[in-house]
Amino acid sequence: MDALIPRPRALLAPGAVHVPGWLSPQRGRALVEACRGWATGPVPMRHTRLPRGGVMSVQTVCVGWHWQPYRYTRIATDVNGARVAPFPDWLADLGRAAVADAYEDEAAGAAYHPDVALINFYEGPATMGMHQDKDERTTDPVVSLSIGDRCVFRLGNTQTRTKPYTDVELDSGDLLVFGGGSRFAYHGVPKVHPHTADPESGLARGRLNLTLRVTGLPG
Ligand SMILES: O=C(O)CCC(=O)C(=O)O
Repeated sequence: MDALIPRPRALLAPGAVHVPGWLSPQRGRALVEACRGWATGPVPMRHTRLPRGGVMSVQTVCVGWHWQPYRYTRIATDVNGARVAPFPDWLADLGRAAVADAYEDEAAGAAYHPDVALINFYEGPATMGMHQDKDERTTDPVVSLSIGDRCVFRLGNTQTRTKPYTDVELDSGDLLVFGGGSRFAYHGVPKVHPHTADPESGLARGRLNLTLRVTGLPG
């Protein structure tokens, strides 16, 4: 067996920190289990329809707030009219720990109060085009957790969908936090490497990504 080479923590751009292997396999499996539950409802995981008629190749389920292009609501009027699942305290705690560890700043972690998670499942040829996360009313960082198949994550600039960008491989258990100067950077997932997931991750196939965010919305 090849020796495992530890991957170093890396500052990808101002405010964008990659922490490889941040989630323990046990915690990753617990997250997968929670996501399996949310995927069944009250608002089931689905391919989001875009206003111009396209359909996203990833499947998405939300917690806390329901995202539909390009706003957050509590009721999933575009899916089944159900109220979105509540955002659990343990997930907010996980987000705070992620920010504290990525920024090596306990105060930044303590000040982080995520109220929404977008959970994307990549299967087969699913990818995500370059976009900005800008439906939130705050500038708090986005916490991204990856489980399952390895992917190429593209972190771009705040001006255009095109170069300059940095490609980084996100593996199962990796944490990426993007805030500060990178909070509104275009980003996407141009490639997922199929069948690279370790069964220990809890996912037999595909890639799961959770992004935690602070909407700044009332109530
Ligand atoms: O899957 C990823 O790593 C990125 C997800 C993403 O960009 C998003 O949910 O806005």
